[in-house]
Amino acid sequence: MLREDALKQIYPDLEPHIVVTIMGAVAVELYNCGHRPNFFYLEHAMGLASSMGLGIALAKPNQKVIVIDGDGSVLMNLGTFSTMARYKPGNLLHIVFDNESLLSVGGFPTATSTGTDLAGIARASGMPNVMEANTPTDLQEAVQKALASNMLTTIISKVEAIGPKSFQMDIGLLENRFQFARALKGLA
Ligand SMILES: Cc1ncc(C[n+]2csc(CCOP(=O)(O)OP(=O)(O)O)c2C)c(N)n1
Repeated sequence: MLREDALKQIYPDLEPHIVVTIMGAVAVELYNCGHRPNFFYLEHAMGLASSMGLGIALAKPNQKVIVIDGDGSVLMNLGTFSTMARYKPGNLLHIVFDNESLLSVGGFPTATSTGTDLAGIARASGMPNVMEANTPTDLQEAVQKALASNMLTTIISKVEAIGPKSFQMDIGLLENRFQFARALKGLA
């Protein structure tokens, strides 16, 4: 599956919620689906989108928070599964697009290309609900189920290592930061 197609399919389910993505290709792909003030593209801090999402989910228990992660990023912070599982916020959904690659910096293979099983790591870390979805329709079904369940969930989705043609985004890092902070302040 192409991550771009997967994002287009789940965009209507993401749109009203707080969304934090990792940097690079997936941020551009979500941005191209339609930017919202409640979307934050976490630049540079590889591995920490789920940590940021966890903090927001705990601080805003009335809101749904969706983190969009990558295999390379999550492999840099595997302790995130244990930490999320320790606090178990039911309003947090963690989606990992696993393209077995550091696509945004040239496509070097990651350890998932040689057998590391992120869903297995998430389960063994105590994550209460781990799903795998490898088609846009299955992903949308998993996202909708997770959002309705009010149970901390990780969804691992295998995608092709193909990114956007251009990495151009017409929103600067600081503008995104301040706009997102204002959007969060306006939410109960
Ligand atoms: C700590 C750290 N190391 C390296 C980088 C450079 N870097 C930016 S994006 C990226 C690859 C991210 O890989 P992945 O999470 O799998 O997402 P993909 O690019 O494949 O969509 C790297 C290595 C960084 N931003 N931070």
